[in-house]
Amino acid sequence: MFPTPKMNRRNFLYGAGALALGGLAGVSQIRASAGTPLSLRTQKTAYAIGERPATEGLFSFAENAPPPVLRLKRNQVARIDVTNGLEDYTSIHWHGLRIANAMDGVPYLTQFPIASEETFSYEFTPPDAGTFWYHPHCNTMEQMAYGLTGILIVEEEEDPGFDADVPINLKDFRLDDDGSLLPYFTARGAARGGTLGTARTVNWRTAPEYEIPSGGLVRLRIVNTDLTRVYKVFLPNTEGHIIAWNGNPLREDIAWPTQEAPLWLAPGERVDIALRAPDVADEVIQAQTLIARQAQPLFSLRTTGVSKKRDLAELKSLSPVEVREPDLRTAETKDILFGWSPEGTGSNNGLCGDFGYTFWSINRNPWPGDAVKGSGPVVELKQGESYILKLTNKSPNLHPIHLHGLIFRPLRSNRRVLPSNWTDTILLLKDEVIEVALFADNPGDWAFHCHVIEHQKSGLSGYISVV
Ligand SMILES: [Cu+2]
Repeated sequence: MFPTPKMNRRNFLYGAGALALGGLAGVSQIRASAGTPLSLRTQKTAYAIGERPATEGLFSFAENAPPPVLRLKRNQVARIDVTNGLEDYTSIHWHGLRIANAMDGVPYLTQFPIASEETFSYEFTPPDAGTFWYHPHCNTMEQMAYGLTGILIVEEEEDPGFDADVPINLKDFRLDDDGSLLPYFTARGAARGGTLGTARTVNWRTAPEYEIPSGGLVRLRIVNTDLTRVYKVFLPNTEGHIIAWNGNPLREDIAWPTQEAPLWLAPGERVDIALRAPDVADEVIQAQTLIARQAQPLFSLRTTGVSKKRDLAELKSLSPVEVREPDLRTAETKDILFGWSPEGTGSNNGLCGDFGYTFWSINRNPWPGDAVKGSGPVVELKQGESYILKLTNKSPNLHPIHLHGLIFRPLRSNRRVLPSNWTDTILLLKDEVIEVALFADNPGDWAFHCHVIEHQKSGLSGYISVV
């Protein structure tokens, strides 16, 4: 039986003792540990996106501000009490963290949904340092669309030596010019590539500028928390390199992105970049993305102060992920197909919302719904064994496939050369087949779904059991 939420009628933003770390231009950063539990409250928020009047009816974990950046320490127990200040049910998932199944935040699979004004205490020990994020997994479409997506940083035990750390939360909102909310999904989008937002934001702002120390070493943590958009990121005329992908330090190098070959960052994905800032003050580095093949600004970094005269070679390298290497000689291969389904009437998600449509399937089964008992796993894996998952996209649309609780690494693709770096999310291109390897070390029922949320909520969802 999974843990159930408790009633709690206290109204607060952060728990006593939670450390406010100061802002990054409007985004607070707070630290949690077992000694200083953190309290998050889902709540309605008004916020002006871009030049529009304030939008009423957005959701956040902070009062009239974007969700805070959470900071945890690797291998230290953290407790986060989530109180649901919304009318509808919720649950919170910690994307990319390899923690105990009961703390994974998936409704019906790992916990009962959190009712209005109830509190659920999440307690876990993050085993990996890196860049992760958090978001609801119940009424996911509406709650993420309206703003409930935040960055979660697990700090290294030994500081790598950066002068600045800049979390970047990429997310679109679907707003009209007057700031009013547009429908958060469309059946047309759900059946195809997904519905794009109309207001592109970085930390809920339009093309913000952040100050960085001249000549300093800067860690950029770019997180795509959007429901649909694949960003194609590059930083022209900048000295730097990629140090981690989807939370994990690299096993194999990823080429520095350019306008011709930008870094594709799909929904759910993250990249950590080490930059060396120019020596002169008031120099500007601009991060850009391609939209319809045109370069568009994402955010800028402006140098300030006297040069710190740092060198990228001074950074301590990140310690490799502690995960057992899969044994490819004994690994059993499991075939998993992602494709359309005959259009159906939707799924039974119980208290967690559904569209009333089914368009997608895994292994030809559209997900019957979070609340359907006995629907069975996509595949069952034995704890302590190695596996190859052969992921086949039988559709022309892009699907960033996310597995909870475990990490895997790509072995090969029929379409491109993929560096074999550990990840929790992998983007499947049109008609692509990617084989990934994993060692099944974390027992439980682990959600396994597309991170284009309209696909997830119209059938492209399931779970993998490790028993
Ligand atoms: Cu998809």
